[in-house]
Amino acid sequence: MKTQEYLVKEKLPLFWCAGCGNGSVLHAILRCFEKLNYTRENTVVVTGIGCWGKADDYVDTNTFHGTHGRALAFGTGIKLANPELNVVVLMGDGDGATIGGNHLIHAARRNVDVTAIVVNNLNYGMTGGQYSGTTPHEKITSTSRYGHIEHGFDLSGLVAAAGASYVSRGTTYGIVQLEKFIFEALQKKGFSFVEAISQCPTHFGRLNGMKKPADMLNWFKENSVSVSAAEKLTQKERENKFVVGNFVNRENEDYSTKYLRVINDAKKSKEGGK
Ligand SMILES: Cc1ncc(C[n+]2csc(CCOP(=O)(O)OP(=O)(O)O)c2C)c(N)n1
Repeated sequence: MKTQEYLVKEKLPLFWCAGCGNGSVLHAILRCFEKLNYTRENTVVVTGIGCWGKADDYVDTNTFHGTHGRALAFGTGIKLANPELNVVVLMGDGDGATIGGNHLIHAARRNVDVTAIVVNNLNYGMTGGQYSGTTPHEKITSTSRYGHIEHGFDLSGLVAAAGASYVSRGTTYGIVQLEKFIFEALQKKGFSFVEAISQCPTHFGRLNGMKKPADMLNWFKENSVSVSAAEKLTQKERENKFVVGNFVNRENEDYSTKYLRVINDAKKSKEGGK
């Protein structure tokens, strides 16, 4: 299928604000679907709730629109019930990493063979730009008017530590690199995770002196450092940077493979009368 054929044309134009990064990330994902010959039948796109959580509306594969923070629980169930499917779970930073943080770390720990793509726009976009678990220190949001007193999660670091097989972070400024990460993640057996730092000009940008979408892209450009360059920075220097690149790419047996082995062992033991 061609990239455009994965889009549900009747649902266009996209619901997202002008200048939002979601369209760029969705397009990159659909280009990867084309390259990998994903079909409608063998692919399930699973989402939770939020602006990015509406992405499944526009994708013409099998889709499942879940509840806020629970997309990975649904994705895990779908994969276990039918391990042949390509399961791609799309979540916002609030959805996937704040309310859904527990599901995220345990899906990574179990090494469930799904690809999770978190669009990290640094706030709860859909509900009015409140701070989320990834909002950077001192940034202004609708619920941190005097500067956020917390520090945001290093999401990729968290998922890597939890045991994922593949972890990369990119930005919508570096969309070609981001697409490469998505392409690699989709092909990885085991839990693969891509964090896409993306602009929310309507809420985050407007309150932080970046009124135009391009201002946010420039912010990403000027503050992105590669994984190797980041190693030479102090913790303080790294704090306000977006460390981009691949963090983890390792071979570990995935959950479905182990689970199927248990099913077979149980069947054999039953047949043997044990
Ligand atoms: C259990 C539950 N709590 C809260 C909400 C309200 N809610 C809907 S979307 C959303 C925030 C979404 O933010 P994020 O996941 O970062 O995605 P974005 O909209 O920024 O793409 C919230 C809090 C909900 N729908 N369900």
